[in-house]
Amino acid sequence: MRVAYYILMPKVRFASTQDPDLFYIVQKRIADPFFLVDTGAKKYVFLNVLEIDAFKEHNTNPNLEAVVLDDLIRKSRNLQLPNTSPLNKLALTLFQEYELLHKQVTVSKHFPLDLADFLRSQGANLTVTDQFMPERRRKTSEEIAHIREAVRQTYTAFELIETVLRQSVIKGDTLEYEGEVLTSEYLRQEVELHLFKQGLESPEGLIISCGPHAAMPHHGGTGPIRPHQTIVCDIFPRDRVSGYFADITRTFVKGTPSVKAIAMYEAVKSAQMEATKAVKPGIAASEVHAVAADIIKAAGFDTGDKSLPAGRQGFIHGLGHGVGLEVHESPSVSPYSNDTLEEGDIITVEPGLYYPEWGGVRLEDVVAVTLNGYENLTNYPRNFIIP
Ligand SMILES: [Mn+2]
Repeated sequence: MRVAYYILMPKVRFASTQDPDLFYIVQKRIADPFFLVDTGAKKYVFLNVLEIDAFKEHNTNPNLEAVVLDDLIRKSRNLQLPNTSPLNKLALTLFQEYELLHKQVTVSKHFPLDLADFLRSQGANLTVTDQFMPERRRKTSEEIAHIREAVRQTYTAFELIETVLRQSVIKGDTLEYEGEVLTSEYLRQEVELHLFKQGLESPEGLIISCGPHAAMPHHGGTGPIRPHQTIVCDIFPRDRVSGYFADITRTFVKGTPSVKAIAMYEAVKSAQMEATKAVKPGIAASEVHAVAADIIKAAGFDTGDKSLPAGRQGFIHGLGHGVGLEVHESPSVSPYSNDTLEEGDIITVEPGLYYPEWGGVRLEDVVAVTLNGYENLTNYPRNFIIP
């Protein structure tokens, strides 16, 4: 009896589908926050008149039921609680009607604090969980197909970048493309427009950076693209229909790279290849990171650990991360990760090297953990030098 109680511990959420857990459940964009109650056996979403009919037309999940909010709202107005917001009253009514008060209820760490404070003051027993929908980590074949498709479409953005670089002409320390100075901003906009037409969007932006900017892993890039310097292109768009992300990075040089940049590129490339080969179910994610770090260290570069004062140069980030409805999600592939890779995980493998004086190099593929090992979902060439 006790066991069953814990298995059926209800979960409550209040968010819009900007929240990937809620999008995962309702499979439709809903802009305003709404309540979700998951009893374990069944999920209920509470929607107002603006949403409910469109949702019902769309929903095919028999375990997901939409409840119109009107009755609850009417009841909540009768609560004799002065100085309490309509939303708090509605939440309390919902907890009363669905017998959630005094029961242990799981909420996510994103549950609004004011709502939690109020519900607790009324007797609610809320427990916060870091993993509200842990099942989201292990991808189904349908989800893998969505990611594969987003990855495939992302290749075309790299084809566009390579074409622009190839057609650019070196003029001193700038590149001229169609009579204008080629900039990070221009290339980013062209890529965004292109991806949009392919059915993708870049809600988290994208990176096309060169020179010292490329040595800062998350610098988006500004100003002219320079010849003979590394250009880090990290593109992580989302399919506008499925909601799944791709995440690919390639590094290019227009012109002649320095000897140092070539050595960095070779080290990162072999780190990526060997770390990818190490991917399999049951391996500690930190161990996959270590495969890459060992190769980079053996090539004479820093790995951002103890040896460095601030750990600001060398291989200074984790090898990768899960990809799905979020561009960065579980599992984490870093030296500090406690995660073990499992079949159905989709991760990035993205070693990088960063030195302010030499620039940055990063290569990133999306890799699926399969029953027997891995499948690299990314099959895009690694062209370094663009003539
Ligand atoms: Mn990434």
